[in-house]
Amino acid sequence: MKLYYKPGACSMASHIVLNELGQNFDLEKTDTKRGKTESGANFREISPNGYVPALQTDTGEVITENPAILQFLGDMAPDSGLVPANGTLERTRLQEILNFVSSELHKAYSPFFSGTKLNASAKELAEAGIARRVGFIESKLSDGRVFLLGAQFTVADAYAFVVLNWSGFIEFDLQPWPLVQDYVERIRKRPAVIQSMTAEGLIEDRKAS
Ligand SMILES: N[C@@H](CCC(=O)N[C@@H](CS)C(=O)NCC(=O)O)C(=O)O
Repeated sequence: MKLYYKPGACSMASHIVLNELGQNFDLEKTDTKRGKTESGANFREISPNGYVPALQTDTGEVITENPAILQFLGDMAPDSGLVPANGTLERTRLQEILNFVSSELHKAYSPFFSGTKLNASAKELAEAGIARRVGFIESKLSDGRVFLLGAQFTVADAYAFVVLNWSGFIEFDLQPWPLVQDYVERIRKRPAVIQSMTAEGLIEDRKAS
């Protein structure tokens, strides 16, 4: 199995889940701007929309789109708790929150990564959009739940963590949402998260020093 990724991008959610599962997998860094992978392959021939993540299975199938890849990975280990069983209301709840993370939260951060510097009013508008979605997560966590669906860490938490972690890169202060801040810091400490962030060069490899 191979994950095509870009350091720190949304593909890190799948990377985290692969590490949560203790799966053997290959990683291939991708330059989405040039449409080339690290080994020189034409990335558009692998992933027609040209964006990460793309997961190549051992049978050569390529799966794209975060919610699809994350559920595919979780279903590989039904006992892991990373996804609730198919056909249950809990699974629908997972899909509900994955769609929220994908189409609302993730896309609210997108203006900051468009490659064009935002002017003051565009920045204000984009920040208001992020604030609304982060506020929704704060309200979810307000009943004392540890993760988005309750006590169990799921693939949706891996994805939400990766997106919320971009706040630091764009200097969006999460302080008004203390439950979200704690949630992000709780997930940051997971061994699979540390392993993935280290492999993607986002944090220093402690073993190397
Ligand atoms: N709908 C896609 C969006 C994926 C996406 O936005 N990927 C970004 C990184 S977070 C990307 O590769 N952008 C580079 C580009 O579009 O050229 C999904 O959920 O997988």
